Amino acid sequence: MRIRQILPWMLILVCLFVAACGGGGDENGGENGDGGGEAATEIDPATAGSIAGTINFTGTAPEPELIQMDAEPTCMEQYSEGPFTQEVVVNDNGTLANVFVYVKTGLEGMTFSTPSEPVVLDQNGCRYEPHVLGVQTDQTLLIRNSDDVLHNIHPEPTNSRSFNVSQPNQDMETERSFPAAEIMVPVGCDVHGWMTAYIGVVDHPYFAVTGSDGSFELPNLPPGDYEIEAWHELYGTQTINVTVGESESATADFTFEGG
Ligand SMILES: [Cu+2]
Repeated sequence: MRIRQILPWMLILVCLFVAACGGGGDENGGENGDGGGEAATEIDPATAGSIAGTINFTGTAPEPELIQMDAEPTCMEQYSEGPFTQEVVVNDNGTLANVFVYVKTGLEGMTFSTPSEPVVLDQNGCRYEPHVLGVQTDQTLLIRNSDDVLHNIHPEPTNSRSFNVSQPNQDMETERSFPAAEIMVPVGCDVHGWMTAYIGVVDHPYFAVTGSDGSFELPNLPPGDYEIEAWHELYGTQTINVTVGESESATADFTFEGG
C-alpha cells in the first residue's frame, strides 16, 4: 500500500532531477545559447551603443621567420615570397593584426543565442586561415582542407574536450564546436609543426579580430560598463574599462609594444 503512495512522488523527483541535470549533456555547464533553452537577452536597438578602437604598435617587431615548408612542395609552390610565420604582423599603418578583442566583463546575467552560421577555419597553403579567429560557445567551427595534402587538426582546449581529426583529402570538411568559453584555444597540426592557430571562444557575440587596418568594432552593445581585453599571441593581454552610454559610440584604443 505504501509503495503505491510513494511511487508517484519518486517519479516526480526523478523527472525533476533529469530536468535539472540533463540539459542536453552540456558537461561544461555552459549557460549560453540555444542549448540551455534560455531566452536570449533582448538588446534594444534604440539604446544600443558600440565600442570601436585601434590596436597600435610601437617599437620593433621581430623579423618575420621563414617557414621551412620544403617537405610539402604543393603548398610551397603557392608562395612567391616566404612563407613567413604570422606571429607578429604589423600593418603598413603601424597597427597590429591578429589581435583578438572581446568583452571580458560587463555582460553577466545576459544570454545570447548561438549563431547558426559556422565559422570557417581553412587549411590553405599548409597554414591556417585565419591565423586567429573567434567563435561563440557551441557555434559550429567548420574545418576545411583546401590543400591536396594530409592535415591533422588538433586543437588543445583546457575548458572543453580536445579533439584530433585527420583530413587526408582535399576539400574535406569537419564540423566541431567548443561548449566552454576559453581565451585562447591553441590549434596545431600533427603533421606540420609550423601550423598554428588560436581560437577565442566566448559565450556572447562581442568579439573581433584585427585585420590589415588594425581596427575593431563591437556593435549593438547594451549601455553599460565593460572591460575590454585585447589578446596577442606574443605580446599577451591588455584590458581597458569602457562605459557605453545610450546610443553612444565609445572608443578603446590599445598600444602593444615590441622589443
Ligand atoms: Cu598540416
